[in-house]
Amino acid sequence: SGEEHPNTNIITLTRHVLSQQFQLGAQASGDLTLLLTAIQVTSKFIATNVRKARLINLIGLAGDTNVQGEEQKKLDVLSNDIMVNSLRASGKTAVLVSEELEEAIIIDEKHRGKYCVVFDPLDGSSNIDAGVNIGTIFGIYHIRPGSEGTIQDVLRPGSEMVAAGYTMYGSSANLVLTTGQGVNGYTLDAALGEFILTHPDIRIPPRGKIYSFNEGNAMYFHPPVNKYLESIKFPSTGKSPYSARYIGSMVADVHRTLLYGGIFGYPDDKKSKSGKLRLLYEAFPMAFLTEQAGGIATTGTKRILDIVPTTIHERCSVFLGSKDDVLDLKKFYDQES
Ligand code: AHM
Ligand code: MG
Repeated sequence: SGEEHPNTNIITLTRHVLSQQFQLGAQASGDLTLLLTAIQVTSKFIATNVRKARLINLIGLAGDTNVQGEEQKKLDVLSNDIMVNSLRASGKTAVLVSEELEEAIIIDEKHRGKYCVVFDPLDGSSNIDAGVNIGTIFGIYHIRPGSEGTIQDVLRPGSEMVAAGYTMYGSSANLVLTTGQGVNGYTLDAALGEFILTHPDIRIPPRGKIYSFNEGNAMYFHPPVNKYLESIKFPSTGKSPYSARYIGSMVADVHRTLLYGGIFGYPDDKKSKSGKLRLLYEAFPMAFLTEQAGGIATTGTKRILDIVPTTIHERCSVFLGSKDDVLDLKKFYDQES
């Protein structure tokens, strides 16, 4: 007929998560779905503010430094406030950990729920002024049985997270989520104000041809990392060398890695003894997504999701991506020991 009809059966994120929760049967109370609704709202709100940042003068410094001693951008502060307010008001949270706040927030009894959310409200902030993609990263734990919400509820291995994801603010806002049943990607339809399922069941290709490291740090890298990089830049005859892609925004670099394959790395090195990326709200959520998409996430010697955190802002070495690529890197670590 040639006539275009609108799709009358769009799958929104809420509909999709609800249907997944239904499949879990009686255990699912709908609370996680409601919590994810609150997170979606914050992502829409942050996306709107990122978009108009230039116009309303939000770019630049807020005049304060955060826990890691970095200067906070106005947009970081704003995004943090949006998330804390929304998550508390949802009534579904007990403990919140934000990259921007030194202490964990223990939610007051009146608003207290069963989930703990760890998040980096606006990651990749050094890219804001250049208009490069940035994102929000989050991980969700269920409080331990009998707990009323303490810091111990989030000092647990990443393998105990019940959901994790990120929203990337780019040419569109993309929310990528796992609730432990694979990985799905949703794109914000600005007119509808809804995240629509656009990337069902994301699977990382078993091997890629892209590497994503801040190679400017190579002089500090440990030998296994430099030997691995050498091996993909100067492969044995007949093979092509890998392409380099490094945005410097973890969300964007991981997003590309999930879709195209390859390896992303931010190793610990001679200068940064534990690396740069934060375990709770950067490494864990991305490792969870990577594994759920069929990839591997390791420190080089250890599965990231097995690490037991001792403090909320600790850092860890990160390599993640296509199975075969990460295994290749691991071989160089195995040779060391
Ligand atoms: P941030 O939380 O201060 O924004 O830092 C985290 C970011 C990640 O998004 C990215 O992977 C990494 O820092 C880039 O670091 P570098 O500039 O050292 O390459
Ligand atoms: Mg960050």
